Amino acid sequence: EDLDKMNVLDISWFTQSMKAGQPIPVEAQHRIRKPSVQSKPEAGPQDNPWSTVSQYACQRRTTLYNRNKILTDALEVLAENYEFIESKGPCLGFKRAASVLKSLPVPIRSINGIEGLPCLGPETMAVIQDILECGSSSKVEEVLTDERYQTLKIFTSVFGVGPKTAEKWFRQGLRSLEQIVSDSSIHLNRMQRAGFQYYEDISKPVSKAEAEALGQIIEEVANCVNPDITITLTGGFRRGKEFGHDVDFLLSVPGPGKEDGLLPAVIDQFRSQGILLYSDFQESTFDLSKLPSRRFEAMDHFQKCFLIIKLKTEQVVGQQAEQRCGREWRAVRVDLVAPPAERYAFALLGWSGSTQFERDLRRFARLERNMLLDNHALFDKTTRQSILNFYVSGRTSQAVVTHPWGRNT
Ligand code: DCT
Ligand code: MG
Repeated sequence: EDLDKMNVLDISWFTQSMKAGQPIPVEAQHRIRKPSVQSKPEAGPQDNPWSTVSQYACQRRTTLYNRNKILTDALEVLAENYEFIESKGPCLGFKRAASVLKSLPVPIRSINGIEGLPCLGPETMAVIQDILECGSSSKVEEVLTDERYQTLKIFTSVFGVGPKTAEKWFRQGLRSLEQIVSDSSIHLNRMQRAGFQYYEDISKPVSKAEAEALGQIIEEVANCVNPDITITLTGGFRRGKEFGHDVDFLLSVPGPGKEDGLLPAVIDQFRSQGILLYSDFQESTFDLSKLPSRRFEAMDHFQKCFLIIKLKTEQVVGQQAEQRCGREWRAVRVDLVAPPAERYAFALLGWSGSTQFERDLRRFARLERNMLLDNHALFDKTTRQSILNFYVSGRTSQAVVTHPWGRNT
């Protein structure tokens, strides 16, 4: 449950088991191995405090307390700007750098203090230096005042609007959300219409109490559909975040194929209770022969739905009966995923996030373990075996199976 336990720097469990005379399990030996890439053998920890910081997010501390927020906010602005122009390389570079700084237990005070940290390229270093020396970065300020960046930021804040659509609207000379809704030549799809309709509510962060209230509602609704169902809160809230942009849940039923038809039935229940404001159901496209996927960003193939649910104020613990424009409810974005029972472990791992953690977990598996990991499976390229977890009655057991597609991977 504790993602921090995956941290390679935290070896207290290791020293404890040594004292207790316990053998070190094989996977633990992997965990204490120093990262093979970007570590500098000539510089020991005594010379450089950061020489043990891994280039992989999945081997770093995943704390929620960011001591370098000024720097990481700046780097994330640059990453977002590159995302808007669909320049993946630099975008990822700045995101990686921000992720490294977020993992540090201390605030960075001088440029010399970060020598030896992985993933900080010359552009990143220049931005950090500017901020440390002048309080701001001209490169970042330039982006923040750029009309294109400002406009795309506003447009992409609408549910259902990605960088491509935002760019198209910008090129048409549109600059505000008011202009979009009043322009009769613009065709909005169903998702975007819902995005505009509930814009104010779904732009507002969802609190942990609201996420828990939704968990209760979904639990009750799903239990009507199938009493064997397990609901797991995932995404940012599973990582302990206090706020999120949506609430993500995994729904699981023991037994092969038992998840079939699950989400449409749950959606129907929401509808009959009058709390369904929007739903986009995606049928499962899970096909064993196409696994594992080599694309990091590829959405998984599980049955899922993207919803907007009406959450009544009275259902949220500790929330005052505050009036929102004369109503006592708010709209919340909810994602539900229903993987087959035997894929539950991988789905849970993949949906726990963060995105950077997941990306690096897959990269680590591929480059350091010769394995392929995605939301469906872990495949060992050396032994050509797939590792499957069977989740039955709240217990997880593991089995290794030789996979037919081993030859082609
Ligand atoms: N995810 C991923 N790769 C992506 C998108 C998502 O691995 N390209 C995973 C990581 C998090 C999880 O899915 C849920 O996604 P979000 O809800 O977008 O992220 P979150 O961490 O829950 O953030 P927020 O708190 O803002 O909802
Ligand atoms: Mg989320």
